[in-house]
Amino acid sequence: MTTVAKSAIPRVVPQAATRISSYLLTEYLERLGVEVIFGLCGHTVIGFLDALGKSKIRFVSTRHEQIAAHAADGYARASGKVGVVLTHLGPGLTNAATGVANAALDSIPMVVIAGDIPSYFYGRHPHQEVNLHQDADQFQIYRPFCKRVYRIDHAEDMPRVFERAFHLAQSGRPGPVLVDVPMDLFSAELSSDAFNQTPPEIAKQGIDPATASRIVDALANAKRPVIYAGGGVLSARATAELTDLADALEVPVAHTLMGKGCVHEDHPLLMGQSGFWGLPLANEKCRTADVILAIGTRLAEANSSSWDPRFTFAIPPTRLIHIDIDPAEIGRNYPTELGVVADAKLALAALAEAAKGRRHADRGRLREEIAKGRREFRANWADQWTSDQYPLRPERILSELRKEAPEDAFIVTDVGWNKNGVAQQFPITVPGTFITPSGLATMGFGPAAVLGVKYAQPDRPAIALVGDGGFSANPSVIAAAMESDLPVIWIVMDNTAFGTIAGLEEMHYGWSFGCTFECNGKPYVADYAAIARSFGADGHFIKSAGDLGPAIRTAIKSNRPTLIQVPMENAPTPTPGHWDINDIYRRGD
Ligand SMILES: Cc1ncc(C[n+]2csc(CCOP(=O)(O)OP(=O)(O)O)c2C)c(N)n1
Repeated sequence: MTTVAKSAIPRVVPQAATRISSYLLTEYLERLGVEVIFGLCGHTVIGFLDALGKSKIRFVSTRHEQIAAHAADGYARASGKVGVVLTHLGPGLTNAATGVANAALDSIPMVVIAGDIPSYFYGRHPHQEVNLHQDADQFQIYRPFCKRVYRIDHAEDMPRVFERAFHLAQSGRPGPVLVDVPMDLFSAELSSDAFNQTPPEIAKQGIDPATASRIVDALANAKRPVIYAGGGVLSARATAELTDLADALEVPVAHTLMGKGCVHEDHPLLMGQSGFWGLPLANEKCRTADVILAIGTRLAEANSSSWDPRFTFAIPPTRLIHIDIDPAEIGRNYPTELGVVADAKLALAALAEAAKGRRHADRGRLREEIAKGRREFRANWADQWTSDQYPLRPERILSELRKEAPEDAFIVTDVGWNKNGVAQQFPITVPGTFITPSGLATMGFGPAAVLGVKYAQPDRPAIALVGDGGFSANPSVIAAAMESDLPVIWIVMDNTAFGTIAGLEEMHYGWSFGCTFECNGKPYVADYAAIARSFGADGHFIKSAGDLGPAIRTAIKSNRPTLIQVPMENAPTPTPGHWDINDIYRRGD
C-alpha cells in the first residue's frame, strides 16, 4: 500500500459560487437601502431590469427619461435618500441629462445607472454608440454636471464602482454620479460575495468653539446683523438650529429661493426672500446690514439682484461671514471676512449653543419694522388674493391652494409665475414642503418631480403647481402616475403662453413673438383636464374662481392622480430687486 504524504495531495480549492452580476447588484442596492428606481427601458438594460423585477426594489417606469431623473430628484429631496435613475444608452442617457443637471445644480444626491454598448464592441459603432471623439464615449456627456462619471470596463470593477458612486453622491456637497455599464457586464458572472463593501459612514464637519464664538460675537455686537439662509440649511435639516440662533441673538432672517421654509412663516424675525423676486424688506435689510452670516447658499444671481450693490447686498461695506459645505462657494461672489467649511446643522447647532444667554446689541424696533414691511408688501396683492376675476388672478390660485392644502403637504413648483409667486407670497410653515428647481431652473421639473415626492411621502398630499408651458412639455407624467399608483395633483396655471417670458418680451419689445400659444392667429387653448382623463386620471377644468377650492379639496380627498386646469391672467410677479438682463435688451427698429 502506498501512502501519500498529506502535503502532496492536491488541495481542492472550493470555487466561490458565481452569480449573474445584475442579481448581485440589485441585492447590493437593497442592502444600501434603495427602495425605488426611476427609469425607462432599452435593450441595454433589460438584463438589469430582469433582476430588478425580482428584487424588493420598485421600478417607476416613465415615458421619458427626463421625467425619471426629475422624479428621482423629487424623491431624494423628500426622503433625504439617494435618488436612483436607470436609463438606456445614447438617447436614453441624453434625455435624462437635463434632469440630472438640474439635480446637480441643486446639490441633490443621485446615482444614474446607464446601459452602454457591449464592451467588446467599443469603437466599431455598434447600435447607438456615441463615438465621434473617443470609443464608447457617451459617459463624457455627463462630465460637466456630475461629481464623477464612471464607465465600467471590467465586470470585476462593478462592486467597487457602485460603492464609490453611492459614497460620492452623498458625501460633502451632494450631487449626481453616473455609472455607465456596458450591457454585457449586466450578464457577467461574478463571485457571489463580490459586492462586499458598503460606503463608509461619514462624520460630518463641525465648527470649532473659537470660530463659533467669533461668529456669535460678530452677530451679537453688530448693529444691523442679518442671517441669510440657503437651501443648504434645509437639506441639512437644520431649521430648528437656525431658529434657535436667530432667537438667541435676535437676528432677522432673509433667505434664498431654496431656503424658503427655513424659519416658520409667522416667526417675527423672518423677512422673506431676497433678490429680484424677493421682498423689499429683505432686500433693504440685507443691503444695509453691517454683518451678514450666510449659510448653505451660493449667493447666486437671482437672489442677489445680479450682485448689484444698489439692490440686495453691498459687501463691502457689509462684513460677510459665510458657512458652506463646499469651499468653492466661499469668497466667489463677494469678499468674505470669514469662511467656514462645515455642515450647516452642526455649525448652526454650535452657534446656537454658543449664543444661548449671550447679551446682544439693542435691536430697537426691529420686530415692528419686519411686521410692517411684510404687511405692507402683502397689501399689494390683498385684493387679488380674494379676486373673483376669471380667468383667475394667480394670487387667487395661491390663496385657494393655501386654504385647502394641509400645512405638511408638498408644494412642488416648476418655473414661471408658480415658482416666483410661491417663493414671494405663499406661506410655508413646514420645512421641506416647498420643492423647486433653482440652479438650472428647468421647465418640466415640477410635473415630474412631484411623482418622486409622492413616492417618498405617500401619506402627505403632493401638489405640483405648474404653468401650462411647463406642464405640456411632457404630459406623459400622468401615465407614470397611473402605472405606479402615485396619486399626485397637478394644478396647471393656464395663461396660454410661456407667460413669464412672454411678459418679459412684451415689456422690452412691445410684443410676445414666439412666447404665446397660438393657432391661426388665435390663442391655442389645450384641454389638459381632458388629457388627464384620457390617461385614466381625474381632470377638472375650472370655470369660475369659486370652483377652485372645492376642486382641490376633492382631489386631495380622492387620493387619485388629478389634474386641475385653471385659466389664469398672465400677470407678472412683482420684482422688487434687480436682474441685469433687463439692461441688455435693445430694440433694433
Ligand atoms: C427647459 C427650459 N426651457 C426654457 C426655459 C425658459 N423659461 C423660463 S420661464 C418659461 C415660461 C414657463 O411657462 P409656463 O410654464 O407656462 O409658466 P408661466 O411663465 O406662464 O407662469 C420659460 C420658457 C426654462 N427655464 N427651461
